[in-house]
Amino acid sequence: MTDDIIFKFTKADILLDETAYQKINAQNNSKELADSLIRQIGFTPVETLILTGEQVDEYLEQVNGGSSCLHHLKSSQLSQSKLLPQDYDFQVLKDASHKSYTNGDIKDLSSYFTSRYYKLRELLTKKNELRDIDPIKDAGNMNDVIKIVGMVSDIRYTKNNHKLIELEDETGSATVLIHNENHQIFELAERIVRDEVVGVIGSRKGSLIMASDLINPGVPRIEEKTMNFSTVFLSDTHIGSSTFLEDAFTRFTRWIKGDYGDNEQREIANNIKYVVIAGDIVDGIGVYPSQDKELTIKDIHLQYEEAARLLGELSHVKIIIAPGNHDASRLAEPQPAIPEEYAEDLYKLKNAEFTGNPALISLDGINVLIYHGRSFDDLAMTVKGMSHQQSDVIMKELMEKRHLAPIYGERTPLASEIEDHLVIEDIPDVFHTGHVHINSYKKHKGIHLINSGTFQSQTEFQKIYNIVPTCAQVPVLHQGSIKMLDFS
Ligand code: D5M
Ligand code: FE
Ligand code: ZN
Repeated sequence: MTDDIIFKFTKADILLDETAYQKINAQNNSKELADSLIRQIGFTPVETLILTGEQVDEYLEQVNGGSSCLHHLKSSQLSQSKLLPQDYDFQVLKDASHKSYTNGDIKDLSSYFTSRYYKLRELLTKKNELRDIDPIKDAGNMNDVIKIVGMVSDIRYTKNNHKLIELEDETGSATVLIHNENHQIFELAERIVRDEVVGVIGSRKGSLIMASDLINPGVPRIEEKTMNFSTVFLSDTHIGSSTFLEDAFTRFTRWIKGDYGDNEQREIANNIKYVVIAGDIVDGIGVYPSQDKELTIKDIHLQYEEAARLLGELSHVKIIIAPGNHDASRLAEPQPAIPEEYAEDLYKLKNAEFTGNPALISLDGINVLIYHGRSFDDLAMTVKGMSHQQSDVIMKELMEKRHLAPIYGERTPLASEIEDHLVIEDIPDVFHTGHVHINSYKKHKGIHLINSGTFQSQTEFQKIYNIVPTCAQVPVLHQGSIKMLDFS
């Protein structure tokens, strides 16, 4: 019941706040009420709709009083992103920090996983080859071709090194065998991780399903949009750390202002409208044991104050700031935007915008999916051939899996929300990440996959793990093509 209501609203692209959800759920005819609310809200030009408890009350009052009109719920009253100056067309298209139903610690994980499963199944069953899938409980009795979509609950090998993947849906579970001589599928299977949702086509073999095909939700090739401006991608500045490269960063800000670099570099600078920062803007405090020994600024407020001083130089570009695992937001993803109480001076910058992690934004119509990249640690640990050095390989795989952090319960803390906000529902033009401190770039089916490296030199921790950062190398999408600028 619960999941049905959430699913109905999710499908209609309408978000519920927690009281709205509770009020609808408390009605005897909650499903019908959900349907009629969705119908009544109908079309509205606002991108992100958030239905509040108050609005549900008003609707119930009107329905009970004989009127079923919900016109007052239209754009004027629904939450929308704040208005921006004429010359910037900046919009937040999706940001879970505004649409979290819970404080992130509800006990019941089942709605979270149900939401993940249904969102990804919806993507999978849009594919021709998976249009008519079978419930997993029926698969054991079928002699024909079997088509199932399930969430991976376990991965293991047989004695002969074939792969066994346990798949679950709401009806049951099945064990899928991937033969190691079926090289193409076996290679795909090697990249499968626990808790992702995949499609399998196969046939029954005893109590197993022998896979003939494994299908990811995937992404189609997108058409590249024209872009007559430039966007700078930053992350992991780690301001406040003794390894923050302040001189290099100052060269970077001077370049944006137009007083550093050769002619070509100045020409690029001249075109910049947006600077996007994908987290770890400051080093934070208490992030790891004995961190204070590596801090030059030991107070988080003062770290953000310093960030505001440095970024305050850039008054003519819009700066979009999302948090990372060193910032002062809740750690569990989706992370809310950096709280204003920690970063007052940053919030005073008129040209700064704050989003959660992840967030989907639009810069003059170019859609950028920002994600700090914490889940890269899990993927690099789990999947053969994936590493911090090549985050583009991981980004490509996440796009194909259509999930930012598929593995649950490892190093990436994921909030048990009622809805899974880390499913990649919309295909972006740019997928921007950080966290690994090593630049990477690849164009995948028309999508720019960008990791923006760092402005922090190698730390003690990174020495132990043999992580060699690429410092002060800044990717710029200059009128649609990638340029790397070096400020080291
Ligand atoms: O991450 C800095 C670097 O350290 C980056 O390359 C990821 C790596 N890192 C961070 N945490 C872990 C764990 N838990 N395992 C493996 N590698 C990790 P930063 O977020 O800036 O501290
Ligand atoms: Fe970092
Ligand atoms: Zn990080």
